[in-house]
Amino acid sequence: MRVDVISIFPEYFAPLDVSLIGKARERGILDVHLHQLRDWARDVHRTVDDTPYGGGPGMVMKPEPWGEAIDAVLAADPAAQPRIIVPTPSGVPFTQKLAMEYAAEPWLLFTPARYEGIDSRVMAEYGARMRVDEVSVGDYVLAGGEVAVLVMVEAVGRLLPGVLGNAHSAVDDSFAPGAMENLLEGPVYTKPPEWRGHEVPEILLSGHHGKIARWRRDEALRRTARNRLELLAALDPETLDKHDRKLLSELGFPA
Ligand code: JEW
Repeated sequence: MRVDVISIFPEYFAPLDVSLIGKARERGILDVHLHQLRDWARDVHRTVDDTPYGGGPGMVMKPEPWGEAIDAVLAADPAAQPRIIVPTPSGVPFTQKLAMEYAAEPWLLFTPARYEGIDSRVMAEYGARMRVDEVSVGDYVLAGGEVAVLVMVEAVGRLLPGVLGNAHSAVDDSFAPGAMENLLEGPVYTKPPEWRGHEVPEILLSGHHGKIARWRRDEALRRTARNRLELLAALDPETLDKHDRKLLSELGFPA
């Protein structure tokens, strides 16, 4: 997969050199191209922002540098078109489902903004020719789109074939459609069996694989009920067995 990023802070993407994503790049699974937006500004000050039409606080990113920068990236392969992804707090939610969709694309172009965002005509211009997604990584306001891009590249990158070992494939992730039907994962433990007086739950040391699976499911249900009531409410009752119903009713959530 090819990933292009146009930003006034290309150095913000140093984390993509490290760890899982860094390895994927070394292996040639992920081909990342970073671009400095200011390289396409025309004036001596390399200006990329201006005051908003209609008034109001802050500055808006000018359309011309974005248009020229995006055109230059598109020219890298005139036969193909990237999926353009614009991080914004007013976009559609970035979910595991969208991460899987992006992981199936050959080419992504991220356009992280600063200030109050990008002049909307840039999205209109490219949206008429190709897919342009305005995407939010969560209901909080960042100072710019760079961190949102890091979030999305990591979530997408780990889904690419060959990035995760077979040992822990992505198919049983909490939010993978079809996985443990949208239950949160329960707690995890490793050695030693006792640490600062805290013991590992005995069942996990028992070797009873059936009982361990049941315990893990109980913990997943408990954690989902405690932390994410809306996920609990969205569970398909058909996927709940007798034991699940009993536990949930004990927790005060009648079927
Ligand atoms: C996010 C990109 C660029 C995404 C998520 N746009 C905008 C904006 C900003 C502050 C106030 C109002 C609008 C800052 N900002 C961004 C914020 C993405 C930019 C500028 C972003 N939260 N925040 N999920």
